[in-house]
Amino acid sequence: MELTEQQKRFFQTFGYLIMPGLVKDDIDWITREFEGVFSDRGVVHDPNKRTVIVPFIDQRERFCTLLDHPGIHGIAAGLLGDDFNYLGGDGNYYTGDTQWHSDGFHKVGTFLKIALYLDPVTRHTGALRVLPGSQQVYLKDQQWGGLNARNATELWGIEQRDVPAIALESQPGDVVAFNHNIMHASFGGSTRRRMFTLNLSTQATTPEEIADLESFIAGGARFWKEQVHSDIMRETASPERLRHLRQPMEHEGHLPALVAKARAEMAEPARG
Ligand SMILES: O=C(O)CCC(=O)C(=O)O
Repeated sequence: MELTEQQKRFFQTFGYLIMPGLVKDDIDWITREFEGVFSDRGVVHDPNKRTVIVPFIDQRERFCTLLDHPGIHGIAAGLLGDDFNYLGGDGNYYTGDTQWHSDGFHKVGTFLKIALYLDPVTRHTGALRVLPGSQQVYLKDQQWGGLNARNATELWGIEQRDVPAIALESQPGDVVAFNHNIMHASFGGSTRRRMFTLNLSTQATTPEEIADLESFIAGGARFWKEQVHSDIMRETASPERLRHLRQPMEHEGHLPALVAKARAEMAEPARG
């Protein structure tokens, strides 16, 4: 699957892309793998708090092949280049609202999240909402107020759920992709919202990009993981998949020390 030039331009401009039905032929096995990761570990979701496993598709051999899926690979290669990096991802049972935030903010390179919601989600039942265009670096440099949407009540006298935004409503089999910098949130979802993600980035080349990649990888220490990917992901990789694992593998050497520190300071791994 190849993205059109218009789809790439749309992503560059607005910071997200929705691909209806992209994996609809595969949604049954994808859903089984999702459930399997939690049941393999005996994890039972507590509806009072988010349950998260990191890295996620990495946990089962078949699930790892999602990275090789022509649709998923096509989005990643189309938006990030053929030599994109795979940086893990999370699998979640979300509970309730997610406040406005961005997933960090990168001034160099492009970091992409591909998300699959396994239940139908609408604007008012937990669909991802985004502020289109809010990923643009110049908005950060100019301290655009929308980047503080979490303070909607104080700033604008409205609830966070009333911040003007696009809702990326989706059905199982649809795929949502968004720039990590984009402001996003979700409102009105159930206490058992099934969703998982893949994190990806452009291949880092400049010293600034490499430092930024290492800093992103360091962020994984809060999940108490000493590697970006699982051994299964690496050991079952084709040469093409390995191409997307290599650079993160070469830049994860700082993780074990950071994980040791996190274990000493945190009662349990982070939940998000
Ligand atoms: O679906 C949600 O509640 C939020 C998802 C999100 O914030 C994320 O994946 O970064």
